[in-house]
Amino acid sequence: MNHFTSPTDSARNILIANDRGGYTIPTSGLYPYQWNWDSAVAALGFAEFDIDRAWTELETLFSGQWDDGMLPHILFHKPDPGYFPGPDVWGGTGPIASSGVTQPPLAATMARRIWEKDPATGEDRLRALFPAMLAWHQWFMRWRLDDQGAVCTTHPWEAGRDNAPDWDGAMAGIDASDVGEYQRRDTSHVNSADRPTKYDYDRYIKLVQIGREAGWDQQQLLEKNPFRVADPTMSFTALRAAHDLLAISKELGIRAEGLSADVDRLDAGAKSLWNETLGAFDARDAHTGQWAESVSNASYLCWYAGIESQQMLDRLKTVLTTVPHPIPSYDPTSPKFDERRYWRGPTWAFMNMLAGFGLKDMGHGVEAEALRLKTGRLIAGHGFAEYYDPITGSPAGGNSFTWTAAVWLHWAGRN
Ligand code: 9WN
Repeated sequence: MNHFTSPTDSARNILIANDRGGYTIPTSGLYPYQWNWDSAVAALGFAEFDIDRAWTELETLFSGQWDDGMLPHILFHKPDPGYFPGPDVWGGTGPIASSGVTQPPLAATMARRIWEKDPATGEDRLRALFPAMLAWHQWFMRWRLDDQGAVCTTHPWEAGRDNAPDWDGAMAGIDASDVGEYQRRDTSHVNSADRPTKYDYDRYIKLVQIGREAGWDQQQLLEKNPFRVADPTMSFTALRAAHDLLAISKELGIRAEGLSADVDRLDAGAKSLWNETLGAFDARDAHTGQWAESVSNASYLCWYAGIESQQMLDRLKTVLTTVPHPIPSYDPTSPKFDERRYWRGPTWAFMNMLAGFGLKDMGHGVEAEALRLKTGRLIAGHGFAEYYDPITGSPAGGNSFTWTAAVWLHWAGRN
């Protein structure tokens, strides 16, 4: 950011520069493709200055939906050797070259917000997208619930919080000794101390190999995939998406059988992630039943899903007053806290925005506003980074980052 460009102009310029024609890449170099939940956030940013482009972002995303309803976490629109693992490694089976896992379902929630901003322009676009969004929701209901109705992630990349301590137990159970040779590309773009380790990557790639061998057949993977963790990110975002789909169906008079019952099931599932001993929402290994014992930034998405918790609110108040740049992605009082390493400590602006939406909706306006202002100061002071050190605020990972720019435009940078 220089003295002549306002942060708002910079944020718009980032979205425009990262636009590859109908879709936005998260940042050039490090992430040269379309990512699922990044695009949903990008759409919110575009909605602040180009509502048509906002809808296009979501439409392009759903153009990669698989026949069974799965919406991939990466769409490889144009090959780019700068990213590993690419389309040849994943072997996705959809209409566009893609990965074989999904990501937390933000699209329906963001579509509703964009529609509410301009209902006249949005109604036809929303109606046209609704069946695809519903099919994705139904795919989660069919393939990703554990026995208590919590939503599972089947790959750390699927949860979108790649190296979170939430997965440490499940990752330890993966034998990656035969993963073979491969060349990482991420560490040639950014500082390796900010990224997951080789131990993590071996397991990420091993899980891709297992999925590919099964032809990404979900029935087979229920038995073959060693990694299945009921996750607060997935559970809270899927519940929120179901609430939003139900609201849209009512307002537009679209029949969507079973959605109310799905909301109840997902609500019970999300609440089942309350770990009483830890005193927080936690991840739970679906194979072993073991808690991760992890207070992450995803734990604070309960309000986003419409779930109240006084204990989480007390925790949040502490974090807001004791951590210079909240919300850290992992409990700063834990020995595993690592202020630079990706999802093991750093602050992510878009996660703050989701928590902020929830806090506001649930009547916690003071905390929502405190979080919004702190996020705004972090971005204005340290640039549009992928994520930030929660103690010093220094930027980490990629820069000129799409979702951070979108967060500024839609939420953190508003007067
Ligand atoms: C793997 C694009 C994505 C985000 C994820 C984030 C990171 C990818 C990576 O970048 O993951 O999907 O290669 O590290 O963890 O949340 O969607 O911004």
